[in-house]
Amino acid sequence: LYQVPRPKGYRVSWHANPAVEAHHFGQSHPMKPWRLTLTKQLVMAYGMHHAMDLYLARAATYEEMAEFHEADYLDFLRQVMPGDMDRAEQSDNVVRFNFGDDCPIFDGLYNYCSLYAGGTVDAARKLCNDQAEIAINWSGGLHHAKKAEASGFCYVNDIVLGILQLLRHHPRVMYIDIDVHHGDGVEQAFWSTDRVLTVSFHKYDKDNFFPGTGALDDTGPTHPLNPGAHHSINVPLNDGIDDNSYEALYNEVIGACVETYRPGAIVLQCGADSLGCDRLGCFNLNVQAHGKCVAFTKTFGLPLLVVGGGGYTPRNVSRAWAHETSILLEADQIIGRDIPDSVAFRTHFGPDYSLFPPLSELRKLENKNPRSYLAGLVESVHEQLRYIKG
Ligand code: ZLM
Ligand code: CA
Ligand code: ZN
Repeated sequence: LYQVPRPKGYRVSWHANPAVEAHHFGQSHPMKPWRLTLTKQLVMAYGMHHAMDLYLARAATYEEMAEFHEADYLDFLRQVMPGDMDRAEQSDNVVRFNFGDDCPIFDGLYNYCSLYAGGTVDAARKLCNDQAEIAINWSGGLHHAKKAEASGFCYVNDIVLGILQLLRHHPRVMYIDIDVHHGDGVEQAFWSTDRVLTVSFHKYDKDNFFPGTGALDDTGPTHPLNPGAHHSINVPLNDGIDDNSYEALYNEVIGACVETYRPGAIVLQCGADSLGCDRLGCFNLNVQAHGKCVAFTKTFGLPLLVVGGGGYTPRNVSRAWAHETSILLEADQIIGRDIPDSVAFRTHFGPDYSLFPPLSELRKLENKNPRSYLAGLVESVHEQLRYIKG
């Protein structure tokens, strides 16, 4: 019934490994890898798999992950077992590497991490080898992981690994992060270089929202000898931002950044916890508005690496990422808005059975981002861009 044609003039590659989806963070942990199963079911029911090159992601090797992560940390990650959380001889490392409720030690943890990281490294290499213009890994986007520390449901920073690959071919790479949380791990990894410009939009409340960094004036260490000074752009937001405000803000900020910095490639983290009705998020975006960020980013015609990230209401995460896949294929008009009859787990998408439920109306949220506040953010980004040359 549905078969999406290949887009004209460019290639899209899809990187995934179904083994990722089988991992469990534990009872009632908000991160649910099976949201990826739901996403893939939608993508296939719409026939979008015919329009892309599909690759089974391989596991990133230890050496590939060691391009960013410390050996001590990877060694620990490789050998821990469920139960080590309570084992005395492991407790120093559990604390040192920040394992706990947010970052539990579950069955197959190393396998899970190396597979999602392998997908992003593969995707970046496809772009570098001119085998694709757009590469997608919805299982990646785990932006909080540090060199030697797990953080916020993230263990291996696949985004950093992907950007390191792109830097082999491109003098400048721009990173954009629309997850509701601050992309602190990626920002920190490239703090001392002017070859990566990071831009994160996020809820910011220093003491009450994770990770508590990403204030407007956190622009990278401003030591006069640090080439990376000013190359972290942060767009801190309050609860309830709506479609129109976010879209206008995104287009102004990203438009100005691309124009000034002139990157050779873009990495876009599409965390879906910025949607309305997210279990952890506090923004009020509908699926269409989230998708417009992807559509706008695509208009620059630059090599584009697209990854997932947060997103804690699986039915909406899968709607957003399926819709965004269709945008990347220029097929959003073709597939329409109805959830196909053939989709597995169709009951998850009731009662409306639409890709675009009225998320912004389902949970009443006041927009605590007045126009004057948003105008100030844009003004401040323009000021910061005066320090940056492409
Ligand atoms: N406690 N279980 C976003 C990462 C957000 C830090 C407060 C842990 C949770 C959360 C875990 C079942 C991305 C914090 C939270 C409870 C210290 C966060 C396990 C509920 C549960 O029910 C839960 C036992 C858990 C964790 C809620 N954690 C909500 N928010 C954040 C991390 C990751 O979307 O950006 C990218 C993938 N952590 O607020 C605490 C301060 C630990
Ligand atoms: Ca963000
Ligand atoms: Zn998040």
